[in-house]
Amino acid sequence: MQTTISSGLNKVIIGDEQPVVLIGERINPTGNKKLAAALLSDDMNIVTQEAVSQVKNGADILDVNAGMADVDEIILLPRMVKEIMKSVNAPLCIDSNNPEALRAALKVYKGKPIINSVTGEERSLQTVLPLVKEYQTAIIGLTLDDDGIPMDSERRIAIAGRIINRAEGIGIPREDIILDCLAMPIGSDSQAGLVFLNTIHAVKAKFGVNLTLGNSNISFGLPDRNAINRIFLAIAMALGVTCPIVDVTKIRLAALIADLALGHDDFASRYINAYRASL
Ligand code: THG
Repeated sequence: MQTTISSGLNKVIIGDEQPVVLIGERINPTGNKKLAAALLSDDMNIVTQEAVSQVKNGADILDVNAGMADVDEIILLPRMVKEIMKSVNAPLCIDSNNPEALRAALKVYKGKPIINSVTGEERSLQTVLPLVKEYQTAIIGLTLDDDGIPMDSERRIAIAGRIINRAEGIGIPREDIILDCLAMPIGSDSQAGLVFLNTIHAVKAKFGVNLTLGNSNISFGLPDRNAINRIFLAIAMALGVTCPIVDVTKIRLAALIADLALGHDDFASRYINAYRASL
């Protein structure tokens, strides 16, 4: 299954037969204190810097999140989107749980973005899916619902199925649905990694959809987070993750090596080029 994402000038194809597509995570005030401080003082320079540096380090798509206390996402998110479109050609993954902020960002975006995200919660399904349909975007579906995040794969798989049904029911093609089976910190629950991995394996087999992963979530609170993130990413890619959200400045080489191991890098040329560029 292939999902095509675009900016005004660039097209990215996500699929099982393709090299992994890396979504850069760093434009997110919750996970980037410097950015949070800059945004509060109305300074957009760091947004540009983070966009340029992530693309230089191999990001194919950029996640953009404006969610923080004391700011109006409906104003800030489209401003950030415009700022990023001026500085790089990478397509965007627009990250908000506020449908009005998503709409405001979609109004200024050029191309076909990913909306991050819809959940199995009734309110989310009813407000976000119509936007996906209207603007013909791709969508990330999170496997949680009105009862919260299930800690067993069976219920996560059931929610994945429900999100797909509801989306297809209003004419959103399955190709445009990307599932996120929710990687939670393994430092606070030793089974969180395994539940995620079992779920993606089953969701891929059952529905064939593209899969994302919030790679850095897994290592919260543990030492040497980058090492954990790299290994977890490789396992997740082996089980079907095709477009993880990552700190590309830290894990790109691991992603290339995993691609090489999975037969996605003919003549090892992408790996060799990246290695040479790193010398
Ligand atoms: N799934 C989907 N979207 C997501 C997530 C997900 N979006 C947000 C998040 N999870 C993924 N993004 C991040 C971004 C940063 C971090 C974790 C996840 C992070 N940052 C360091 C920290 O907070 O300690 C950075 C420190 C810094 O540079 O300031 O861990 O799961 N669909």
